[in-house]
Amino acid sequence: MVNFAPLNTNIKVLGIGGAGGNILGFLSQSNINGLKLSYIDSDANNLAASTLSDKHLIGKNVTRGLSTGGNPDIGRKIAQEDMPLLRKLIEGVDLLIVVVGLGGGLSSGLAPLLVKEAKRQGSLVFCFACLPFTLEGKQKHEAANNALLELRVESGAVILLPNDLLLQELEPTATVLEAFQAASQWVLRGVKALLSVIRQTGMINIDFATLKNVFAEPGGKTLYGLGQGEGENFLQKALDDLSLCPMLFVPQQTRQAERLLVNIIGGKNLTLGDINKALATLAGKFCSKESTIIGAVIDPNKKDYVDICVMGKASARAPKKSATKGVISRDDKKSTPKELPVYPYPLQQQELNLESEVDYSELSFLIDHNKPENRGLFDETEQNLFNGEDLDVPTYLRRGIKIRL
Ligand SMILES: Nc1nc2c(ncn2[C@@H]2O[C@H](COP(=O)(O)OP(=O)(O)OP(=O)(O)O)[C@@H](O)[C@H]2O)c(=O)[nH]1
Ligand SMILES: [Mg+2]
Repeated sequence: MVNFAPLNTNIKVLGIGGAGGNILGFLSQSNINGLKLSYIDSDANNLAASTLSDKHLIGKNVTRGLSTGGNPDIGRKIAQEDMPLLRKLIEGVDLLIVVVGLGGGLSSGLAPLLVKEAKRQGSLVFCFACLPFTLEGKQKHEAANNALLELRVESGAVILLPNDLLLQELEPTATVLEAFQAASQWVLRGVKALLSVIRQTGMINIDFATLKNVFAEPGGKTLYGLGQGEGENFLQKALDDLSLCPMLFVPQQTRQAERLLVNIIGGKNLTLGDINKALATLAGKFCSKESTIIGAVIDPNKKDYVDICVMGKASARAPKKSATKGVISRDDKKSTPKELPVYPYPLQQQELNLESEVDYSELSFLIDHNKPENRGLFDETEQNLFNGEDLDVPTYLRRGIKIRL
């Protein structure tokens, strides 16, 4: 039986600015039981076009119903002026899920101040942050990068959705709107996964307290991946799907969490062996400390089906300058899955120390606009040209192919 725990955790999704409003509009169509959606914007036209019921015009005295024109300073000013309203919107919220498009002036300026306030009042904050397309230019990227650095300091988790990567997932003829749609779908899946971690009770339980424990300490990068498999070889399909999840798109050295939280929703024929295999693979790939918290729920209405969500905080002790810094590589040979036991809940309660060695070069994988191409580790060496292509640039960047993380 899939049981839903009582809704004793107050959860709110807050969309900020144009991207936040669009994505929340998409979320609202799936009528997720008991989920509160609020949308704030300084752009009166965006608000008027939105079908969301809980929407608020902010910055009336600053922009008079217009956008910030891409200026994060104006976004910050709006946050300061409208802090009483913002405080009201997040009051008493246990889990605040912020949805933003970084690079926009409102989101980049306001979101870090809002998240700081939420943290101060005791909320756990998860941010789903879309990153601008490379072609949107240096200024947007700088604004996004700066905001991201600030957001990381204050949030429990920041999950990135680079718009470039989402476009890459689609057909070459895909439009920007289709990439936006893909981002919305990922946020929907991400939010649903988070809710199922907190609300569903099953064979092995994870609850909000566990989630808070893993993510309470702000700072550091977030590991977040989703995978789904159905039919024949459903488990392998889900693991393959997970390794293509764009939300896992973080530099190699940060794909090692000290504590890994794995939530599995399976059909009625999911076996303990399946769970064990999934855990062993994921722990081998993503966990530096063999410290895995597992939640498992059986959905009796499904068969040959599994939905896996993996999340964690990057290891503070990850090497700062690994051989793969700045370069997205395929599966690391050294991290071959090892057989690990299924750990009972609750597991080792280690304190995470994320202050000291965290590498904040969040967008190191994005194009550096000062250079012809981002060459990662090979920045200091001569270009290795073949048929006009720099072979030191990851193939996925040169050819636009999907990467398996
Ligand atoms: N995935 C996704 N990204 C979007 C969407 N709309 C905009 N973006 C991205 O988000 C970035 C920020 O845009 P907005 O959200 O419109 O900016 P804002 O926060 O409203 O700030 P200003 O309009 O500058 O005041 C853009 O540069 C786009 O890359 C959307 O609907 N979906
Ligand atoms: Mg806007």
